[in-house]
Amino acid sequence: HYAFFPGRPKWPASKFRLTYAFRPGTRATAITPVNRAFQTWASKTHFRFRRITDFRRADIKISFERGNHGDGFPFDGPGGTLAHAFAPTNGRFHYDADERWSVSVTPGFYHLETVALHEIGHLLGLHHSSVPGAIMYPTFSTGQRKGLHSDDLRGIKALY
Ligand code: TQI
Ligand code: CA
Ligand code: ZN
Ligand code: ZN
Repeated sequence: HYAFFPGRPKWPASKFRLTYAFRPGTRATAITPVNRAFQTWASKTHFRFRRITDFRRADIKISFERGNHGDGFPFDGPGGTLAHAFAPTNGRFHYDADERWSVSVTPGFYHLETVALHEIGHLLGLHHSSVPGAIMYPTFSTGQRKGLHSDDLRGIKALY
């Protein structure tokens, strides 16, 4: 089932309203699917997410990056790593700009919204799950869409 990062890092109880921002210049088409993923998490947990424009002030900072981009976890071009996000309360969420991304489910492309659901799980403190239907299960392919699973929600309830 669900798992947490070593030491169970989490957002403090006072911080259930989190802000997020896209790095200036992020392509507009990426914003709607990420917004939807935040709303999905908000509708099923005690967290609330609000998008702001000030990238530096946001709790969660979203950007498309390629190769070595300064956080010690370089992306690897097409294939391999698709995206990464860090444990609480770091807040960084990066997509690999060298992958093929789609807004709708499309063969050969990774679904932006599904990957956002997974990475937001990491941002909130979930590690990987052993339940195949869970969004935190560590297997995902192009042309695939997934939603939140009761295991993911049980994980958040157990952590907070
Ligand atoms: N990226 C890994 C992942 O998100 C890297 C990673 C980031 C990670 N934070 C982590 C790994 C914390 C462990 C713990 O899991 S990935 C999936 C999956 C990736 C993988 O590119 O391999 C998804 C990105 F696991 F579901 F297949 C998105 Cl949905
Ligand atoms: Ca890659
Ligand atoms: Zn990064
Ligand atoms: Zn993961």
